[in-house]
Amino acid sequence: MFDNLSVKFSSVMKTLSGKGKITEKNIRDAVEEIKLSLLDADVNLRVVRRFVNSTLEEALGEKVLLSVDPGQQFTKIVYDKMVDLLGGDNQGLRLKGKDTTSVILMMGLQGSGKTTTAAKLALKLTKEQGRKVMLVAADLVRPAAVTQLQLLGEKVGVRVFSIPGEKDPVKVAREALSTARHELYDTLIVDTSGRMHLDEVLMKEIQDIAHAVNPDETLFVADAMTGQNAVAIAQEFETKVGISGIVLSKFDSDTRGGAALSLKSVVGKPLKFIGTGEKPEDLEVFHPERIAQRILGMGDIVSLVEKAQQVYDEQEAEKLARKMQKNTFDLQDYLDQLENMSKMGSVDKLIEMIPGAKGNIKEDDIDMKEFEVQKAIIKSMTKFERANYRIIGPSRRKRIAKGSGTSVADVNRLLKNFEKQKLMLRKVMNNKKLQAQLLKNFG
Ligand SMILES: Nc1nc2c(ncn2[C@@H]2O[C@H](COP(=O)(O)OP(=O)(O)OP(=O)(O)O)[C@@H](O)[C@H]2O)c(=O)[nH]1
Ligand SMILES: [Mg+2]
Repeated sequence: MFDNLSVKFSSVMKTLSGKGKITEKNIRDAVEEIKLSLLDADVNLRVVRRFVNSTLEEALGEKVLLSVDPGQQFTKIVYDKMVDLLGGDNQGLRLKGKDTTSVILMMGLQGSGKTTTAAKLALKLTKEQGRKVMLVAADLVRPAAVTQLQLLGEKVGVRVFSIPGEKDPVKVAREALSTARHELYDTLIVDTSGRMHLDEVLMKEIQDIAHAVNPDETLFVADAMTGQNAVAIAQEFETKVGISGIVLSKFDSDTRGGAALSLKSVVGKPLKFIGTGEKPEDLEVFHPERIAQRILGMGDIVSLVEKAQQVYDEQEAEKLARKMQKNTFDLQDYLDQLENMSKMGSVDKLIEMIPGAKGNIKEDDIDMKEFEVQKAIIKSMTKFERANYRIIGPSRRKRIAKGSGTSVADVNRLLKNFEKQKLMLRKVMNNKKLQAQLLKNFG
């Protein structure tokens, strides 16, 4: 998502950056380019107009034209407007304390991703906040809906409440809530059937469900692929039922992204989460700043570091930092790093988060196979060799190559690379400024 937009924005920003002086015409041209890219990305016309006008107004002020680095100043303005457009600070879910039962109601069109998102949320709240969650199967329209939720519940280890044979979802929701209260569940997530905003009977039904459980959060799940349509429909749900937040599912899909950029502005309700895949873990908190950075080609370092943190446990990271400082980083540490790298996931998702990398690094440039070869080689070394790479002479290299199914040339290359890394590390560690920056990046 946002691929095209990001490429275009980056190129507009590039033409302005580095210029010692920019003229009013430069700014007008740049804003015109931005306008076209937004329209091209299927962003709502009214939203584009508002965005463009306010950007222009601010950018034409003296602050930009007379500043030392006008390009950078302009980028900052566009960035701030983009963050605003996407919704400012994300407040997260507003749930009550764990001593009572909070209710999250899912709603949206058919196939938008409600059931999947319900399970993803259940996993997130259980794992990250230690909440005791119960899922409720209140979609009684689609025949397989209850089974689908039960399977998902099993997968994420969360209990699913259902009443076999019951036809009335309002009753299921109400009973679920009283069971949850009785059995001290602190969170209830109610999955409902897909419905069209034009279907009066079903819209009445969701109103009744909402009335019965009095939700703390009413989440509208919108499919990113539906584009502008999603925006109009979200607004209908907001008027008829009331929503507290939006989840944009299928963010990983190859769409232009206009819906994401228009939703907050038009509906006036915050985007709270994005679905980034089909698996239960693929739900991310929506961070306007990070998405704006991604669109402007500034990369998304924070997400990258967070991802890395999820993989490294803190102790391990500390140990590694100490080793780097003392320069006792050895081949075993290198192997651990390679393993972590594989755990961090697909290379293209990572590239997207590195500033300036998009368009400059292609997935093919980073060779996962090479990692595998390197791992195999180190695994064929003895513990002693891993800790003392200098002792690995010709005969050991031959043995290691044989053991790992590689060639002596491969082993040579790995050792050379490793030596280079060690040298580089030493340089970094001797450079106070670089060190400070590294520490800052990793909190
Ligand atoms: N790639 C991707 N697929 C998703 C995402 N969220 C949901 N899906 C897929 O979209 C399809 C529909 O998801 P459901 O969760 O069943 O949608 P629903 O809104 O509950 O559908 P109904 O109950 O029939 O209205 C499934 O195949 C999901 O795997 C996402 O974030 N990314
Ligand atoms: Mg469903």
